[in-house]
Amino acid sequence: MKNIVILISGGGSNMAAIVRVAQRDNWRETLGAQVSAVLSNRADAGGLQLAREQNIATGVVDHKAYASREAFDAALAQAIDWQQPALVVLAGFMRILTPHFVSRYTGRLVNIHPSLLPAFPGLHTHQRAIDAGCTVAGVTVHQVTSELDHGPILDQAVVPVLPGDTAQALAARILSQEHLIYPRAIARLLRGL
Ligand code: NHR
Ligand code: GAR
Repeated sequence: MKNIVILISGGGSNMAAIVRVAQRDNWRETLGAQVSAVLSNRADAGGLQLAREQNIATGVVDHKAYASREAFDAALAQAIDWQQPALVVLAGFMRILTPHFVSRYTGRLVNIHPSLLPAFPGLHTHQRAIDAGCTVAGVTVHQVTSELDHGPILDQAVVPVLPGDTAQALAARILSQEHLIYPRAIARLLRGL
């Protein structure tokens, strides 16, 4: 069985969308894959409860308990490696990962970023797209490399920026597209693994 480990920091709606599609499309039979664990750097991440309700193993590696990014990443890698994952999925995971961590999972580490990369890497993407006067915005699924939000692009979706949009309204419009493209991109990757 190909194990998928999902890393979250917050609400986990992308994680929930992946779990939902995995069940709906019976990834166990069709892809020989399962979401085996959901890990968070925050104990209060709403997505953890959702995962528990689906009987998925959960874990917390609190970044505040570690003196350095290297030490945090080493603990996180240890938790991940228990699962011997075929794929590690960042889904609203909010800690930048060290090059050493990234190299350990090269080719099996993916992220979803709420902008049309290479535009607006980093944080506050929705407000930055509005402030720049963009008429379209969107979301990108990409392979993670040590350069933040710069890895090879796997899929994108475009949404309009509407007159009078707030960052919150735009984020919600983008998020509904995220839930469509992330499970699809992961299924495609798993077929190739
Ligand atoms: N790590 C690497 N090496 N490469 C990427 O492409 C990564 C990554 C880790 C996370 C997600 C990402 C995004 O899609 C991601 C991509 C967090 C920050 C950030 O500045 C930036 C980008 C992303 C995630 N984090 C702050 C930090 O100091 C903390 C912010 C917070 O806790 O709210 O790590 O946008
Ligand atoms: C999503 O919009 C995701 O693209 C974004 O955070 C949200 C998480 O929502 N990711 C980043 O901004 C990474 N820096 P979720 O927890 O409901 O999936």
